[in-house]
Amino acid sequence: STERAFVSEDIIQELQAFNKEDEKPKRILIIDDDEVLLASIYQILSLAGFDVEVLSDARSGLEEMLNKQPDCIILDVMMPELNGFSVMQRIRSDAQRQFTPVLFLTAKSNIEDKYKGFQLGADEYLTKPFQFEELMLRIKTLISRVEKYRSLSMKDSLTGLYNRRYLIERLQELFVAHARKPQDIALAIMDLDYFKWVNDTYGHPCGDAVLKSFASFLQAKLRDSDIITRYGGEEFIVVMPGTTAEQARDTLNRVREEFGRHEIQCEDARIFQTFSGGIAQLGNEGEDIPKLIQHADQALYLAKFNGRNRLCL
Ligand code: GH3
Ligand code: MG
Ligand code: MG
Ligand code: MG
Repeated sequence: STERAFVSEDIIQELQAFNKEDEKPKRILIIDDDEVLLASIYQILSLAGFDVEVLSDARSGLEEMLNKQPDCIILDVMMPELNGFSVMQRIRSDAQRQFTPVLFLTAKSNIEDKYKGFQLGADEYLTKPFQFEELMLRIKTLISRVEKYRSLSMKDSLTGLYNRRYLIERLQELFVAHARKPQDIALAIMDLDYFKWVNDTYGHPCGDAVLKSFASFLQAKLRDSDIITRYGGEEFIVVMPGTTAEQARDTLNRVREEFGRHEIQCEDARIFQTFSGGIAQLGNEGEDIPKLIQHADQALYLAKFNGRNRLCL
């Protein structure tokens, strides 16, 4: 093959910067039976800062490699034991890996094979011989795009807060970590008081302004480690790792008092908004996510029932 082991310094630097954008570099899995090619791809992608995993025999170790959650998979077609199309099918059969970028890298250049690759869900189809520059630039584009969509799908467009999907993902991670090493984790549900009245009185755009103002207030007053989310219409959930329910209540009571004095301007109106909240603590109450949220919701009901503008455990 005529692959060049030399890659332009600019492109290497661009990819190194790309891999430093987050705490962890992007992880690439390469599945190919050609050990010589594997070695050179490994070398160059590692140089570009990627975290590279190689697999020369897809029969063994495929599941283990997929479980390491690669950000992109480079896949050969012709392999003696298990061909790349079967591996492709296996990858896409997992709902979790629907959006993992997969790039075929193969000597099979006829249109029937390309067609088959794309039908099975490939994102790219490069033929050997290829240029390392092109391979790396395509990987970068594929990973960036998935990351962009992923972050969009986790955020609420009105307030810019994370949404319910993000909350559930983070809670799952926290539950797993908690099982290994227990820590206090408080969860609070907050619901704006008589918010329907705000909409009816000042109009929906002013209701939106109140929601945005509340979101910014929470972001300004809570810790970076707190997970602040818009759970639904005018309901917000905050998860506070390393915090007991009592500590969360104290913190949120300060937020509640300050926010109650905070004037929100909208058109000619000056609006004051209160909220109620219910707080639960992982471990004490609720061994799973729905139970934990349910406990906080019951406490919220109590806060509403007892007159609103208050927090209950
Ligand atoms: P309570 O104190 O019992 O919570 O009373 P409430 O009026 O806040 O409760 P209710 O659930 O009756 O009303 C919630 C309102 O929130 C109704 C809905 O139209 C409004 N809402 C939900 N999402 C949005 C939004 O994105 N923008 C605006 N402006 N209003 C919203
Ligand atoms: Mg091969
Ligand atoms: Mg509500
Ligand atoms: Mg409400």
